[in-house]
Amino acid sequence: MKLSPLQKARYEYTPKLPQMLRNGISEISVSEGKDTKSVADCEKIQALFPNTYGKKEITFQKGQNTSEAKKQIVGVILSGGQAPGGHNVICGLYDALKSTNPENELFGFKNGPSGLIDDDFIVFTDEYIDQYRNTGGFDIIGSGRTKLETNEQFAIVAEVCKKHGITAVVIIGGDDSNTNAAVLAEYFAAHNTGVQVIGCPKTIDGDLKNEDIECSFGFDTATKTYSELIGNIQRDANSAKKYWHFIKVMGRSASHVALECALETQPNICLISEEVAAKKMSLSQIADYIADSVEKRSNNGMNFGVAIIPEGVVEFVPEFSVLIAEINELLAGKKADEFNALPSWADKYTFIEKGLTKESMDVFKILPQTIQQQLFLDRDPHGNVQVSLIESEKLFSALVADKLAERKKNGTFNGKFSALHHFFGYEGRCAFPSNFDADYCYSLGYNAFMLIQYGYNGYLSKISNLSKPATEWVAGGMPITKMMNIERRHGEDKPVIKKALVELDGKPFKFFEANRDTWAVETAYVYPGAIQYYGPSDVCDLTTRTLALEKE
Ligand code: FBP
Repeated sequence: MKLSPLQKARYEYTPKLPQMLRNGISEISVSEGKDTKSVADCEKIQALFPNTYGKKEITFQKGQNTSEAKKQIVGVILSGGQAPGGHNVICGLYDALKSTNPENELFGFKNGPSGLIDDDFIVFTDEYIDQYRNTGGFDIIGSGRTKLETNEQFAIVAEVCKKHGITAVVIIGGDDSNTNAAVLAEYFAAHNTGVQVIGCPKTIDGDLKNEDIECSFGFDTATKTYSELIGNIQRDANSAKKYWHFIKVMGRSASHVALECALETQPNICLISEEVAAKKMSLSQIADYIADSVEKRSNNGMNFGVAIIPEGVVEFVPEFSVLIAEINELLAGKKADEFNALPSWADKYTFIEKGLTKESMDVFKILPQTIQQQLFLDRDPHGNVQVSLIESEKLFSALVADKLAERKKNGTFNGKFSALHHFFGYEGRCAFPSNFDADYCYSLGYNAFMLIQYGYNGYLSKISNLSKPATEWVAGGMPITKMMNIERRHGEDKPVIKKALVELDGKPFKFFEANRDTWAVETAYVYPGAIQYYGPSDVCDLTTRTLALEKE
């Protein structure tokens, strides 16, 4: 394999551990804190997790290691979308496991949770692991989105673990995967398998966080990568002075990524889906809001700008959600065949007009035709609209163009509006992890092994105090059940880890809110530049603005 100079250099990087994990395995002791209870629905969660509920929060500290000296065979999986630093979680886990006992073994189950079911794995060696240190991607073992959630699957996993003598499974994933980790942990405990389960908080979306988990890994690197690109585009916009750039950024439903990028780069516009929902904004109101910025800037001679659009925003627009629900209903079952058999788009349009309510038809009518067609043609296997495929950056620029055309007629807008579109998502998910993510992930993995070694089950590896230098980070673990509540999912009450949306009364949003009107009119762009891996700490070890503001 040909290596880039940076890849070679990153192999040599030594990730920073929290002080309490730095003294060598023999000097890591455990301190148990208080019993825990779930954030809501305590009785229901306790009833569902009789063996793993209410356990104590724990912190590691310097002291005599008193853990049991048994041979450990650990299985690890990567679950869901890629996030920078996943390789380092595995490296940290491997290093802790081997330093504790060279006879210990680490199995990497391939391609996500399905690897555990299919018994498809590799056994890690120094040589293999060393090729992945401090690198981005999940290609070390691959990832997948199969959900591990049924008793039949758990029974197969238990058999696989028994066959290989596996003592613990580490699940590196987001809120759903860690919810399933908690259910698996309960299953193992209830069936006296003796196998432990530990989770690690991953997702670039940043929506797995709560009072215990300060941030999920990958968010730091992904947002820095997008912010670099947005900053570059802003500089181009400010140089050429002729385009408005509409930039969609990943993040599925929560807007943490968009908000962080806005805090980093100070664009003219950034939509926050959670605010759109709270204010029940319509597509037309959003378009007017953006058009106001275009108009004001144009009046000041600036026919250029940058707008950040969070990936999931359309689902937060109430009238759009109703439209989607009606379309799903309109094409349910056999009706889809009838629709598909219609020869032309004009025939299809008549069918749609007859089937939608007047309110939804009013929304449908204002959409650009490409989006209208997308809603009806690109369906998921259940026949539902694939909201994630909607090109919302194009949708909003088209709606803004319509608004400006109206304003031109009324004589209120005399400028130019020329839009370009971008979508940043996959560009950031496998970037070389920033020093923060490289350190955080290695610590999460190392710490996960300490939790295993001390016999904990159903815990999330927890590294906190993250806005401080790594030496001051605190390592420990929290029962996953503490983060759970009951939510309605697919028509059923389910115990789940609460997804963290952007809090409109939180400090990061408040800061944005206090400044955005200025940014909308002035050119207050910030150019963060590329992630720096070597150089002064205040350039290389920066955390996100979100984390810094939250911990202020
Ligand atoms: P996870 O929640 O699994 O970390 O994935 C997040 C994400 O990157 C979203 O931002 C995005 O909407 C989605 O994955 C894309 O998924 P896919 O990789 O399947 O295209």
